[in-house]
Amino acid sequence: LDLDHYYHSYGEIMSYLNYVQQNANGNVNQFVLGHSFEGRTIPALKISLPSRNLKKAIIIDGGIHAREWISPATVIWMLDKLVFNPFNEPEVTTILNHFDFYIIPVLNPDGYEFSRTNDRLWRKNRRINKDNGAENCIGVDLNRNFDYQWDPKNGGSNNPCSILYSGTHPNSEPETVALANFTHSLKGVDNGGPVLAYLTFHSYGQYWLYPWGYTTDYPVDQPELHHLGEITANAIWSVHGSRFTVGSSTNVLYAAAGGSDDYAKGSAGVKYSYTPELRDTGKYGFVLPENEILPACQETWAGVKAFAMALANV
Ligand code: 0X9
Ligand code: ZN
Repeated sequence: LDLDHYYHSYGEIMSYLNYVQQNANGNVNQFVLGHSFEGRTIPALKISLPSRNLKKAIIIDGGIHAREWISPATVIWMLDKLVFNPFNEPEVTTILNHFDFYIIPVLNPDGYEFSRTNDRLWRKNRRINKDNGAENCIGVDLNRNFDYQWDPKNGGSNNPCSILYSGTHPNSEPETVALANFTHSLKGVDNGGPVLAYLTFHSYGQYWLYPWGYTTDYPVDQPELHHLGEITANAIWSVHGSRFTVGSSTNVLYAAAGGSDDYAKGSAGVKYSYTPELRDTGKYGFVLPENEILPACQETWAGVKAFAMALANV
């Protein structure tokens, strides 16, 4: 699979994940996170080097929003580098000695496929909104559906026809439940839980966002979140000169309640929760051309490496 130059179908991604599992010397375990509304498998991979001490975990997901194709593309590209280390980067070994990774490349496979075959700018999942008598309006915005400060009137919508539809209630969507239950299941009792970081990749705008997304208030540890965000943004900049803005979602973008980032931090106890918004800043927007996949992946990978290295020294 050419990860550098092409966006791939859900089917191609599934077979690539099988390939990774089979060629990773036992350090990769594939599992089913859950199933989508239309019944597709939501795949997940755990990358874990054998070790006697319990490692903290980093969860990475992509493809919550269907049309943001650079997100799954980048997550898969980074997965490949973490597992096979094709450039022999010493940081990869260091990072894997400190952390287990849980990678979910396509959380919304139904929406992703629909955006490939029917409507390039589809954003939501593919729920048939029968409960609200709106059978003609399809889909819930998964990033408004998480069960922390859920509020359709705060950056979401009660209208099933809206692109920002929050759902009838929090966790109404199988994709939301799959991610939320998994993240919550890793929550520990001591020092904030074994999941140290959560990165949910979106596009576009070139931001490295941290909570909260539901209020202009900052979390108490905002200075730490900001500091690590700046380390990441500097590393990104050093590759191709792309500028990423670091800040809290509500303050640098807009208020939007029910996001997975707020859920991870607010409910599942994940300290370092971020929503990176990848390339670009609006020239192509969601329809980022394939010749920008490689540079986008390269810079994002530099950011994630710097982020994980900094976390390993915390
Ligand atoms: O609106 C969103 O869900 C994200 N932007 S996007 O253009 N990819 O749709 C930003 C989400 C930031 N986090 C929260 N508001 N919780
Ligand atoms: Zn998005």
